[in-house]
Amino acid sequence: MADAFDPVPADQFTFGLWTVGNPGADPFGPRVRPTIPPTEIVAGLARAGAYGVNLHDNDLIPFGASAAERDRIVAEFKQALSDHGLVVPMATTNLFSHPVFRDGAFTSSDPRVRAFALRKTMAAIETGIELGAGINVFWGGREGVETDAARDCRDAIKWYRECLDFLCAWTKEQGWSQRFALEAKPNEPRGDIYLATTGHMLHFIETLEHSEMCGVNPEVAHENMPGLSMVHAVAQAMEADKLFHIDLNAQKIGRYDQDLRFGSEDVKGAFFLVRLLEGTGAYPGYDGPRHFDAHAYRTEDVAGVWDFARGCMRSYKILAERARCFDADAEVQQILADNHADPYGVAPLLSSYSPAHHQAILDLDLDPETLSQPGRRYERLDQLAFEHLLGVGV
Ligand code: GCO
Ligand code: MN
Ligand code: MN
Repeated sequence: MADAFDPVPADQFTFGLWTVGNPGADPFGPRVRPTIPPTEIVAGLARAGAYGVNLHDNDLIPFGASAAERDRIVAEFKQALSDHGLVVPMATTNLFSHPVFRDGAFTSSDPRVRAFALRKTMAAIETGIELGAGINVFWGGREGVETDAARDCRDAIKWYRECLDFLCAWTKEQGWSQRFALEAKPNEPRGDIYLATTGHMLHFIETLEHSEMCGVNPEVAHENMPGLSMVHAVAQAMEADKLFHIDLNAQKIGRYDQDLRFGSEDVKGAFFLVRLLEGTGAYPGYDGPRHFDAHAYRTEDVAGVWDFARGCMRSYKILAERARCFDADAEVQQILADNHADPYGVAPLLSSYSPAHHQAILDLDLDPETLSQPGRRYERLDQLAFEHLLGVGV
């Protein structure tokens, strides 16, 4: 039965072809589900209430397809998109499956492999543009090592930068206004992947020639695998105006990359993430597509895949609703206001250096004993978050 949490295109939910299309193979066993043709995925996502579909070049066009075959596949896919009213906001390049990339793509020690990776990426960007994608994600799955004897990490970073600078310059020369979103991951499939976290990426971006074109694509699972906070990674990206795209899913800390249904683990983390994206707290939210990079449990058949997809979207909307209630709660607002209060007008003195500010700070009556006294009431605040999250007293 339909309710307020049923997704509609205005929610801007997107899925990758590779997510709902995941056939359930893992390193220990083969696929358990049939291939769903891309045009059927489009139809299924439209039925489920999604807004768009994203893809790697090879999710749609097989590696090595002839130009004629490619054109036919792309035309058929475009037809399905227009038949079902779905858009393609993001396109990406598979630089990890083919054995040519077994020691990296943009960071391969072999310049011919790097050239091949560039060529493949340019073709993928062109396909994306043909499908209307304004964002290109770069996930360097094979950009790493098992042994640091292989190369100096500084060379890898330099080659990565050269490739991105090349692609930015080429894209600009074509007159396209693309946005590149770089996705970090600490490991898997490589022992160590370069630029392991969103924080690493944010710094790397500032070293690029066209840094204004580049932002990040943080993923819940990738920040949580090493036990980092996705909320802090996303907030830092938002503060820097660099949240260009997002990969929503769920993950238990310390495991392999699980790519679970959004909200299915660390519900409180998901709650604070959605609160951030929806902007129900302190700052404006994120206005880009809400993309799910997750897949159904291997236990599921195709019907279970659609349960999974609907679950991701409904959980997001339920969390958004809970976040709105939390931020509208007078007690929550009071605790936050009390903690942020500035009755002595101190904050402006800290906002910039000047000799007058310096002197005013020295003149302040700041007694550490007095300042240590008030409890912050975060126990109560967090309990309120928990109760709103579970719908108690609503
Ligand atoms: C992974 C990654 C990928 C990327 C995708 C888009 O760990 O496998 O998250 O799913 O997001 O390749 O570039
Ligand atoms: Mn992942
Ligand atoms: Mn991802």
